[in-house]
Amino acid sequence: MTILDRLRRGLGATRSLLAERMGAAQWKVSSAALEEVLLAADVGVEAAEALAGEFERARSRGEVATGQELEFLRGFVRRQLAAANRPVSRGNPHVTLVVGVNGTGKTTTAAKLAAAVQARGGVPLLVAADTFRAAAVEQLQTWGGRLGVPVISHRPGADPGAVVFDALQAATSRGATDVFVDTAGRLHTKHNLMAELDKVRRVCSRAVPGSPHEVLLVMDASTGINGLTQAREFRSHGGATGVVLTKLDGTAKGGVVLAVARELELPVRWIGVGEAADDLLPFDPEAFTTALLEGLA
Ligand SMILES: Nc1nc2c(ncn2[C@@H]2O[C@H](COP(=O)(O)OP(=O)(O)O)[C@@H](O)[C@H]2O)c(=O)[nH]1
Ligand SMILES: [Mg+2]
Repeated sequence: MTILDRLRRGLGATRSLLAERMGAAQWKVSSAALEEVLLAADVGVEAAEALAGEFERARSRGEVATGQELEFLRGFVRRQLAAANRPVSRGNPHVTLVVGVNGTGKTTTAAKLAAAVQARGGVPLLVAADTFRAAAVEQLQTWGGRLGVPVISHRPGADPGAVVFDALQAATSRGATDVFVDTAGRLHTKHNLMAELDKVRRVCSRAVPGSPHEVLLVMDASTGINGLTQAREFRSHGGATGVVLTKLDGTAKGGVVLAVARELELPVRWIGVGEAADDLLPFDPEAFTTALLEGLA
């Protein structure tokens, strides 16, 4: 199956919702109807208003030919998603922190990211910096065992900073190309835990200057735009540089990708479309837009 096919399947629920709502064709002549469709897919008020407004203006200027409405929509979505994208400079080793609230898919995503590095011939290392729960360390070790990726861990309750420091030393001596640090789930409102994240970042920069190269905020897509408030905190206080949107496979709220790009101004880097190791797809604005909107109306 091609990436596009997998994307289409992963976005199935969102596509169905859009197909149903857009089938009525009201949206082609009424910006209010278009806004309603977009809000139903959790695009967020800001992006929905902007898109509907732009559509209305373009239509009144005669720039949207009959039959070209969907094409206009696709162009807008593609531009919005591409605008938030920016290149990441690679480190050696490339250090990525995986952060977010509980249960969004951080541990699974860290493992999937390691699998992706393996698949392209790199040497990944996983770090169990969620020392808060014994089960979290075991979960990552299970993934490591399954993938054949080493996992650096300390005993439960250990200082996450110490685990990360050890891991980065190990990464250098083992010639790891990519290090993925799984962190404990934390609420953005818990200041001591956000401070702990700060400390982990400082430890990284001491052990590998310039790191962490990426701080990926893992968001559960089924939470939709309700996840934006926490995301803002992780951006301003947790140093998030990009987003992984998980569980897109189980939700019709795939439009949240647009809200992330527009309201958070954070690039979506990866999307999760299932629980298996290869159910993580690199985010590409062009492919995503095609998979979401192609052939809908
Ligand atoms: N369907 C689906 N399930 C996912 C995805 N990512 C993670 N999960 C599941 O979500 C649950 C929580 O994941 P976990 O990695 O433990 O979350 P954490 O608490 O943030 O570390 C697990 O059952 C995962 O298998 C995804 O993209 N799609
Ligand atoms: Mg976890």
